[in-house]
Amino acid sequence: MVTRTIPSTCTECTVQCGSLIHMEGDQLVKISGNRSHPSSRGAFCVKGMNAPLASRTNPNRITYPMGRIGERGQGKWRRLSWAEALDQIAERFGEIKVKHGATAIAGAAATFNYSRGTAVRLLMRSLGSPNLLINQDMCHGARATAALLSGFGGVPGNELSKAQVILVVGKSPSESDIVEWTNIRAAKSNGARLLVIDPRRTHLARLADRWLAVKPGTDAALALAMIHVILSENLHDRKFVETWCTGTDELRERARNYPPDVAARITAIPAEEIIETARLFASRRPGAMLLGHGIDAQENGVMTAVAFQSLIALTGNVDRQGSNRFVKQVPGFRGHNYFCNERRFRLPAAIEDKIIGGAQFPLWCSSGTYAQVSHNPSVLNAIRTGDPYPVRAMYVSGTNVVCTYPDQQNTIQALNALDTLVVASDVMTPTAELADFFLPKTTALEEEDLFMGRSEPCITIAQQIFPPQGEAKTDVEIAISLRDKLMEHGLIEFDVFPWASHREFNDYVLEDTKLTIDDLREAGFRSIDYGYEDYKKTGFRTPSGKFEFNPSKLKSYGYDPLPDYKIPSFSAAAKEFDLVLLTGVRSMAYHHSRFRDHSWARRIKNVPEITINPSTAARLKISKDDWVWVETHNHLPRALLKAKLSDTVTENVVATGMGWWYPEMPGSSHGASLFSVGIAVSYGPPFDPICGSPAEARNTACRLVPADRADVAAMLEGAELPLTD
Ligand SMILES: Nc1nc2c(c(=O)[nH]1)N[C@H]1C(S)=C(S)[C@@H](COP(=O)(O)OP(=O)(O)OC[C@H]3O[C@@H](n4cnc5c(=O)[nH]c(N)nc54)[C@H](O)[C@@H]3O)O[C@H]1N2
Ligand SMILES: Nc1nc2c(c(=O)[nH]1)N[C@H]1C(S)=C(S)[C@@H](COP(=O)(O)OP(=O)(O)OC[C@H]3O[C@@H](n4cnc5c(=O)[nH]c(N)nc54)[C@H](O)[C@@H]3O)O[C@H]1N2
Ligand code: SF4
Ligand SMILES: [Mo]
Repeated sequence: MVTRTIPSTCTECTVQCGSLIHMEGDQLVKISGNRSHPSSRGAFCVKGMNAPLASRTNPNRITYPMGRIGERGQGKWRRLSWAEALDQIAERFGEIKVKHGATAIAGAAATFNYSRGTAVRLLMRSLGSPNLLINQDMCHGARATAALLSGFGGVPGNELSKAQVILVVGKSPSESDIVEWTNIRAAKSNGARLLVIDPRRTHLARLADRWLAVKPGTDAALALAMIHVILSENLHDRKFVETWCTGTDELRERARNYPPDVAARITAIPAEEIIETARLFASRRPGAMLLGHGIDAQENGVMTAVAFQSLIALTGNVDRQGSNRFVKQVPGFRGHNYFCNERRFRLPAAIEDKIIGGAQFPLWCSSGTYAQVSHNPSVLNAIRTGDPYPVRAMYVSGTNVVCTYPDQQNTIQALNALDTLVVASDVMTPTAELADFFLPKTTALEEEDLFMGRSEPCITIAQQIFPPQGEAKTDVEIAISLRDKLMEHGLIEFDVFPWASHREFNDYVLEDTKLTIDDLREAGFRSIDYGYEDYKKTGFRTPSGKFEFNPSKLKSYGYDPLPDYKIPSFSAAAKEFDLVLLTGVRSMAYHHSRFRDHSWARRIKNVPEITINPSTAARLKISKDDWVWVETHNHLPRALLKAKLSDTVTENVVATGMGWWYPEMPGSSHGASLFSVGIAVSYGPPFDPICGSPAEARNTACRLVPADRADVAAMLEGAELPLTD
């Protein structure tokens, strides 16, 4: 019988749904969605219901520090006390700092979001290192950079449900965002028109009034053609554009290069479809737009996003009811951006300027940019070559880079080339296998964290339900312990991580909001009042104070300031690589490489699939459930995936997920070097010239080669996955 219900926030993915934790005494009975939560309004998914408890009680969980005793990756460890581990790490970091300087120590976190990202960033800054690797080069980075340049990249949040037309580009919320998915369905039943641009016929595409099966990597031409139609037919919101936008004439000129018939040849979308889609998006109000992953991590990702953001501005769908919103700040709330940018937590400019990648990608790495982080592939290169300077140690927390960075062999080589690798995790991932020190981390139900609501302005709390298992600590606590020990060793140079406990950090996050943790614990969140058309009070965050169709900041850095189409580099692949590989298709059961040893998740999906059009499969003599090698034109090792035949992809496209590994499989990669598609895709170059994203990590040219059944049977040894379903 449930005796207590605790309102909290799910932290198993970036959607951050409001949750209810139902307890019987001190036992967790179940987790469900919180209907009164303003952001998610009851939406919830199978991960949120199962993963928190399964992670806490995972039999594979490691809850004490360990030090490596064998060769890297040999799996031989010695249990250490925290004091021993911290002492040894401080000693190693000290040697490296004395020999190469603090910049030779880098941090890696999944995002700069949450307390986790801030803890790793500020720990590095305390040592005097500006080098931090996060995953946003593959994830939202291009879109966010574009928004900083043009002045607006707001998302609709729950306004989606009120929109009359919704354009979704490269996003599949039925798998990736349960709140957006719920809102879109609500809008549809209220009569909204849904327009979807995606090479795959996703669930969303099936719901759409128009599905545009764009040729991968060509979205910029499509957006420019839509801009051309809207401007030449005078369908734009003239009042908004004249008052609030700059560069309209220049944009009109650029878009003239992409009349629908030209764009049709580039994108494989008939001209008539392009025209009708543009008309529909411009003629119904309010309109909302969702830009997703599908346009990130491309060679032209930032300018593709600028082009679509221009469509939002042209139609005046800016911070109005039912359209894309300005970010509504909760006054006084100190989120990750605050810790990233606030002077008190920054390093002297001379040190910040040393960030790896800053010279090549100033709009990604330097101060004033979206995330102020290093350029990941350049750091991996610096580890191997010492160019531009040596990087000899890494502290990796909350990210499984061997499974999730492209070009897995390169990542493994770089990690193996380090003098010291410290990995904080809850389980022995393929990344942790290569560590010198393993530090045990708490899981969701053992952490208290604070965030801004994702879909509705509010502060929302993830409550700590249980004490940490064993000796596990939160990221903030690990950073505090490391800081204290490094301080004893005289290694802390900058006082940018001043807290004595995780609770003290959380109190600091709230200090200026006039709220306390206790205020939030009762309901699990605190809403704020907000209005629309904020730009009338604040203007846009650009030098002109307006939305810039031709961002002046780009001009000042020597870039072409107007969006343009660039032929994807993989189009030049040798002709035997005649298929376009899409990676990163989400599965409801997994968050990237996580939950791979949770039985609830493995029951939902147990094999790494590749979706192939039936006629392509017939041409290649591939049958359903055959195992196939995926070989990209980038000359990297191949990945082994299982054929799923479906006409949800066109004949020249194949699509797969990412991040597969089987914890029960032997070897340090636990199968990731076979099944994780990251083994086969490149981490660049080429890069997006503005944000440094790898051009061919998500999509590239490939071919499929049927695998020998007997070979596959041998390779699957140890994996609890069947040869056939
Ligand atoms: N269940 C689950 N949910 C997740 C995650 C997870 O791992 N599991 N991860 C979370 C994270 S970190 C992220 S970043 C988000 C990502 O989530 P979203 O931004 O919603 O993106 P995806 O769902 O990956 O969908 C990307 C779509 O882009 C399409 N696409 C590929 N190439 C192109 C192209 O060239 N042009 C266009 N127009 N489309 C293209 C693909 O077919 C795919 O349908 O999901 C989050 N939610
Ligand atoms: N080829 C290809 N590669 C991709 C992508 C793609 O589409 N295609 N997508 C990219 C994207 S969008 C992203 S975001 C990255 C994801 O890359 P990662 O962030 O590396 O992915 P995860 O597997 O979610 O997280 C890995 C580890 O983080 C730790 N961790 C995660 N959450 C928690 C937590 O709540 N508490 C604690 N204590 N630890 C935690 C665990 O140790 C876990 O094993 O991958 C990117 N890689
Ligand atoms: S979508 Fe699922 S995993 Fe993500 S926050 Fe919501 S319930 Fe949690
Ligand atoms: Mo992501």
